[in-house]
Amino acid sequence: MRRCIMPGIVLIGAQWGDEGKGKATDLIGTKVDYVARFNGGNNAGHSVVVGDESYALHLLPSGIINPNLTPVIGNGVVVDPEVLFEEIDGLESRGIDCSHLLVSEAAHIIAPYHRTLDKVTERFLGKHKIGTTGRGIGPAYADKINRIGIRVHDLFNADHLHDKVEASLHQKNQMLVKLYNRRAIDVDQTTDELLKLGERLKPYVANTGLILNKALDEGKTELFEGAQATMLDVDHGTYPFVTSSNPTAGGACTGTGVGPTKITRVIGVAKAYVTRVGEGPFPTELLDESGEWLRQQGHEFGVTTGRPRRCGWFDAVVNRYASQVNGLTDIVLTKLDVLTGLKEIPICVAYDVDGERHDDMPTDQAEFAAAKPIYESMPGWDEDISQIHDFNDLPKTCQDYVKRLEDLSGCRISAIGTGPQRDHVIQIN
Ligand code: 2SA
Ligand code: GDP
Ligand code: MG
Repeated sequence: MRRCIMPGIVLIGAQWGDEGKGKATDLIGTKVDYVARFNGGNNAGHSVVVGDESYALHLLPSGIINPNLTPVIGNGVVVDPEVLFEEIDGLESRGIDCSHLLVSEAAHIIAPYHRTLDKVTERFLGKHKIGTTGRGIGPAYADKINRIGIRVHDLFNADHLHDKVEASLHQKNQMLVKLYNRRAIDVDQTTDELLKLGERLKPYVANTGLILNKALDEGKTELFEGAQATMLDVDHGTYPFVTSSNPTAGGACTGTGVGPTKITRVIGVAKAYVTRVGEGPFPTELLDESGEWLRQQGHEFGVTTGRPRRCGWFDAVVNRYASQVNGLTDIVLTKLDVLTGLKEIPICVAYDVDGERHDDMPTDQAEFAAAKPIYESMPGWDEDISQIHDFNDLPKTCQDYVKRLEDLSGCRISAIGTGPQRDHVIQIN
């Protein structure tokens, strides 16, 4: 008889990203055998702090810092090989071994022309721009859906690759020349560059879907690490102000080739307040000194682009929605320490849309853009909580704040972040 073990854990962002997924992955990573990225590319920016060392990861899974597990880049990720090598070289120069990294042969490649198109498109969109990271993510996913993408295994056959590059550049070059008044991109040169990158990539390339499934059958545990977040999901987020992939839990299956019956736990990472970068609606955004206070206290600047993050109070409508869309089993609440020192802490419990109360996420984006937060307020605390490891040792008002967020989110909070370090955490059983 085959054993029926399903130790797949998904970890996703419950808000608009930068919730502290990197740190959460690193923590859980000590108990798993594989950590796999399943969506996005180097638009992600995950910070992991270990002792005095701080690592900013963009394309590599956060688990790479842990020598005891296998890091995987799944088929759902878009891979910029130049960025991947820069990141590998940077880590290896700091003594982190990356030789055990596995990259899916079916993952799509971000070619230099995708980066060009990302920037040119944003410029031409003007006031309608998305505020992308400019890393070529959208154009690479667009090619995937249009069936003119280049996949990792295409890099190993010169003739085949030339054909693919030609097909991909045919329409783009016409657009670049006629519409954007730019020079056409050379097919031969692009093919040669990609072939060279392929040579270096080859040792890492594998049938990762097969490897991950076999490992699960053997009783190994796997963590599927989401990049970006629920509200940036191309299907479930604040479209069109979203990224071009599925950062929600379902993306873990399509982006790795592991079936949903193998997933037993879905962890949502949420900040004790909310941030967003790029354009798009954000009901609890604070455009006053409170927002600036949160930005400074929480060091809210993008890991990838250094952009200042927009800041606002905790939005329980977003969290309830994230619990539902991802089927969350538990929430890791991060950055609770950042709120220390506030007299009162507002929580958005529902929205007012043109005089009507909405307890659930409006599906119409115009309604969401018009949503005004309905707040309730909780008393704050002044004590430093960064050294506390037992929930019951937190100040009473702090415990009440966490319990209220749990009630409003409709999902258990299983851990709390009290600072950036690995040991700044409270586990709740
Ligand atoms: P893109 O580049 O096509 O994915 O941009 C589309 C939208 O998705 C948002 N987005 C992000 N939001 C938060 N954090 C992200 N990553 C970096 C980080 C942010 C940085 O983790 O620190 O360094 O600026 C991320 N990546 C994409 C983006 O702002 C657009 O709204
Ligand atoms: P990710 O994209 O979700 O991985 O998050 P980022 O790494 O972009 O941003 C989260 C930031 O918060 C990083 O600088 C982390 O080191 C930091 N961080 C994570 N958890 C905590 C926490 O509980 N408290 C504090 N103060 N910082 C945290
Ligand atoms: Mg980030």
